Amino acid sequence: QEQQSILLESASRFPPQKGVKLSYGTAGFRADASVLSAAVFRVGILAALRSLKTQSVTGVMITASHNQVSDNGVKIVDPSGGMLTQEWEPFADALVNAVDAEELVRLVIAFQEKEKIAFARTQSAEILLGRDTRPSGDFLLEAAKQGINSIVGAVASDMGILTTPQLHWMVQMRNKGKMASESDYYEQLSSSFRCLLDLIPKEATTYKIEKNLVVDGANGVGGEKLEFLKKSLNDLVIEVRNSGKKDEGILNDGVGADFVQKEKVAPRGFGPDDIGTRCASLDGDADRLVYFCLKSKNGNEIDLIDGDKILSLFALFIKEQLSILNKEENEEKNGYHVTLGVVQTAYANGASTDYLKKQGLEVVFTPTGVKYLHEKASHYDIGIYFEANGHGTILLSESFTNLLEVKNNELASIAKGSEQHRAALRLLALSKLINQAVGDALSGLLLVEAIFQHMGWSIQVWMDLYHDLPSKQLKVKVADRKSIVTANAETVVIRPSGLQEAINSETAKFPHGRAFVRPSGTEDVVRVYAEATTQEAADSLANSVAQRVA
Ligand code: 16G
Ligand code: ZN
Repeated sequence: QEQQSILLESASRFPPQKGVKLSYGTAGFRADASVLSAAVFRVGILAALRSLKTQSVTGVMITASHNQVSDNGVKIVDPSGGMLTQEWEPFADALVNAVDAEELVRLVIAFQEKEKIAFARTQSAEILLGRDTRPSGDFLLEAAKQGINSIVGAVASDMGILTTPQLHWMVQMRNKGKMASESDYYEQLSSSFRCLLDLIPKEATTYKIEKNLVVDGANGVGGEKLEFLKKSLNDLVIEVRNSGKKDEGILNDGVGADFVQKEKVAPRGFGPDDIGTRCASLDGDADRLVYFCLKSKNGNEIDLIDGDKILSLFALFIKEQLSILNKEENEEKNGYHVTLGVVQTAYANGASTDYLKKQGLEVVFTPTGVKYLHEKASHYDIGIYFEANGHGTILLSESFTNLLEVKNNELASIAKGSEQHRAALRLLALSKLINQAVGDALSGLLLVEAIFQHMGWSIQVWMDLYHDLPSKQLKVKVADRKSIVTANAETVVIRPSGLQEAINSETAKFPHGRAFVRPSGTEDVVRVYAEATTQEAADSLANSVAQRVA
């Protein structure tokens, strides 16, 4: 009763915008920031309910990632540190689209009964709040706080301006009972990075590693945080551009990983002077990372190193460590077989998939969206997942990490300092460096740099692992994008009938042609992807498929 009146009173202060219908989508609710207050308030309520239900810490992140600066968005971090459980998404939609405070209260009470969630002053739910650097973040954060405070027994902890992966990491660490402050995050990253560098094989490398790296911070939170993190890194000189400082430019405007990956050009602030330098780009909330290299003297053309190629680098390194570790081991005797899996989506360049399979790796596919890839990767002892757009990470199962700890202790007493021991130590350091809650551009960047120094590679060697097939992406506006239904990890269309046959017949016209279509989860469009052996062929295939969709 007390709960109902508190809720009713506060909800009436956040009336929803008329005519705006939102959907939780692949990555939470996103829209123009001016229409989001009510949605964020309600997501605050939901995050509190999730925390009460699970008796664990949850999170609310306010960001619209790579979208333009006037947009914003909100998503919930589940107790595991990952995305909100899919079972609760329909409720998120219902709650956010409730027409008034009365309907909202009815929905909350009904859901609370269904999920058997108790409200009581003595209950304690804690919700960590984070936001990116968008100017609208301030007032939206206030709306989230008020939503949380309207649930009896829930408390909001404002963690300030953070990258999305930092907040996910904090929630995960808190629920594991570990140190979880922002400075703990930096300490864990920089110490495990240092540890990997200390374990680099002594043999002289053929190539003298360029220790300078230039990073495009998308004029967002990632640039700001990297400026701070880099101070604790010896042996790596990072120059941050588009760091978000005043006058450096606008968030995501001609900068950032999404721009670089989609347009395949250098971001603002990069030019001919950077030819030959290793460059990287983060997206607006620093959960995506791509690398690139400028190509031409008179333009902004680049060689792109996307998520697929970052994944390949990680996979090679891990495979090498596992084989060192297993060298003198008899798996049978040991009774433990390590499963290593690679997870991609249909957007992965066909050349990358071929390459990975040729390395003897197991490659599986899921639909687009972090929640699908992450789930699939968690089935392996070591699961590596990446989207071509640069979002990805590595998951190490608890049993495998425990096994590593045991092995490390064993080897420390019988073969301290051996290559085998060092391989165990490297994998342990990797498990601490990589953010196992979600893809993290800062942690990913440090792992790339550590592996780079380990391998003694030039950027050219990395680029030449395999060569991307030319590809083309298009968007098509349709009346109802949900009328397109796909299966097999979005590689085939099952509705409307006839469309897949049409795509097949277009694709058959091109050698090594591949094409698929899917409704976007974040924009009101259908996306078309095509690849073929030449750019002209890929463009032409994409165009003809787009015509069949329209
Ligand atoms: C979101 C997803 C990303 C996906 C993208 C696809 C999360 C956290 N992010 O940004 O993984 O690649 O959507 O967008 O899941 P689309 O559906 O508009 O193509
Ligand atoms: Zn992002």
